[in-house]
Amino acid sequence: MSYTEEVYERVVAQNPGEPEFHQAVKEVLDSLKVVIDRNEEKYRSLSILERLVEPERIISFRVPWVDDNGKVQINKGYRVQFNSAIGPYKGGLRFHPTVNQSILKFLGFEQVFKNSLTGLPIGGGKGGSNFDPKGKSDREVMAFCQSFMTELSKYIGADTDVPAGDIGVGGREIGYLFGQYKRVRDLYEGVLTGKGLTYGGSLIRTEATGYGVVYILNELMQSRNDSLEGKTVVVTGSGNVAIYAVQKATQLGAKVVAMCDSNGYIYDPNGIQLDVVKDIKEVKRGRIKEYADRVEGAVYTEGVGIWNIKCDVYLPCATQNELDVDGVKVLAANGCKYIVEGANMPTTREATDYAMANGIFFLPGKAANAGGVATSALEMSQNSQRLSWTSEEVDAKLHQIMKDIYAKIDDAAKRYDLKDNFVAGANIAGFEKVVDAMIAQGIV
Ligand code: NDP
Ligand code: 2IT
Repeated sequence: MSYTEEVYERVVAQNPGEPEFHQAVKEVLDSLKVVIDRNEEKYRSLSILERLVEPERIISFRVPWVDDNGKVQINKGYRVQFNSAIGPYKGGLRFHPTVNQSILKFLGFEQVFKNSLTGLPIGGGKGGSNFDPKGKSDREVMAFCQSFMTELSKYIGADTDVPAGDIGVGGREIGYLFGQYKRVRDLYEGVLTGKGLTYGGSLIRTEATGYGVVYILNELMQSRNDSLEGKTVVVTGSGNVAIYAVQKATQLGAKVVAMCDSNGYIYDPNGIQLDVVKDIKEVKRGRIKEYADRVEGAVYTEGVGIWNIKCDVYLPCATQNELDVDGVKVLAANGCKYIVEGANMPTTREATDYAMANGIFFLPGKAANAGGVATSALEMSQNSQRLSWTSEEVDAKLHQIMKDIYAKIDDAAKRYDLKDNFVAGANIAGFEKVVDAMIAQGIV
C-alpha cells in the first residue's frame, strides 16, 4: 500500500464518524501521491503526512446563554487550531446547526492549504458552534456571541489565532465578538478580521471572497481566450460569498440568472437585480423566495435543483457537498464549461471527477475562495501598521493575489504532468510551502 493510502486508512480508523474530514483528507492525499512517490523515504521517516492530518490542538467548550424567554440555552463551541507552520492560525467561525467536529476539521484542514496558496504568513484554523442565528433576536445573538467569546478569548490573539466570519457569522457577529474580546482581555488588537470600518476593518473584506472567485475565473477564461462577457452564470447561495460573486460577474459583463438559499432557488431570465437580493438578505435577513414576489418575470422553485438551469458558468457558493454527480451531469449536458467553487468543498468527489473528465474547467475552493482569507491577512497587516489602505489599494492587491494563485496552481499541475487538473495543482502547491516550513522547524 502506498504511504498516502496508509495514512488515509489511519485517518479513517482514528477519526470515526467524521465523514467530511475523511473526504477532505482523501482528496488532498490522492493529489499528493505523485509528490510523495518522488521522495517517499524522506516523507515517511519524518511522518510528514501523519503530522499534516492531525490538528495541533482542538478546543471544545460549553456556551451557555439566556434566550428572550429567560430560558438557559446550551450550545457547543469549538476552535480547531490545525497548523501553524507558516503563521498564526487563521480561519473563520461558522454558526450553523449542523456544525460538529468533523465539519470544522475538514474546514480547518482545507484552510491550511488555502492559506498557503495566498502567499501570506497565515496558518490554518477554523471554529464555530451549532448555534443557529436564524430567527434569533439581536439581543440573543449578542448574548450568544459574548458567551462564546468569553471562553474562546483564552485561546486566541492577534499573533496566535485570528478568527473571522463564515456561514452565519457576518459583520454583526464579528462586532459583538470583538467587543467582548476587548472587554475580557483588555486588548485593542486585530484579533478578528471582517471587522467594521470604524474599528479596524479593511475596505473590500466584505466583497473579497466573491470578487476573488470571479477574478480567478477571469484568469482561467483569459488563458483560454474566453471571457465573461455575455455568459450566463448560476450562483448558488445568497450569502456573503454569493452576493459579491454576482456583483463582480455582472460588472464583467455576465448575466447571472439564478441564486438560492436552503429553502429553494430563484430564476430571473432578465438577470438578477442584486439590490433586491441585498435588501432581502443583508437588510431584512429574509428568504430568497421574496425576490420572486418583488421582481416581475422571476420564478421561485422550492427545494433543490438549481443546477437544472442552463448556464455557461456555475459558481457553487453555499455549503459543502451541495453539488453531486447527478447535478454535474445535468450541467455538463447543458453545456456548462466552468465550475468555480466559492464555498468550501461544495462539490462531491464523484461530481468533481465527473466534471473534470467531461470537459468542464474546475477550480477548487481552496484556490478560488482564497480571496477572503487573503484580504483578512491584508486587514491584519493594516492593523499591525495602524494604517488603513484605500479600497483601490486593497482591491488591486486582492486581484494580484488571485492572479498569482492561478499561476501557482497551473504551474504545479504542469510540473507533475497534470495539466488543467487544478484540484491537484492547488493541493500540491499548497502542500509544498507548508511542508517545507514544517521540516525546517523540526519535530514539533
Ligand atoms: P453566509 O452565511 O453569508 O451564506 C450562506 C448561504 O448559503 C446562504 O444563502 C444559505 O442559505 C446558503 N446555504 C447554507 N446551507 C445551505 C444548504 N444546505 N443548501 C442550500 N443553501 C445553503 O455564508 P458565506 O457566504 O460566508 O459562506 C458560504 C460558503 O463560502 C461556505 O462554504 C463558506 O465556508 C465559504 N467561504 C466563506 C468565506 C467568507 O469570507 N465568508 C471565505 C471562503 C469560503 P440559508 O440562509 O437558507 O441558510
Ligand atoms: O473559509 C474561509 O476562508 C473563510 N471563511 C474566511 C477566513 C478568514 O479568516 O477570513
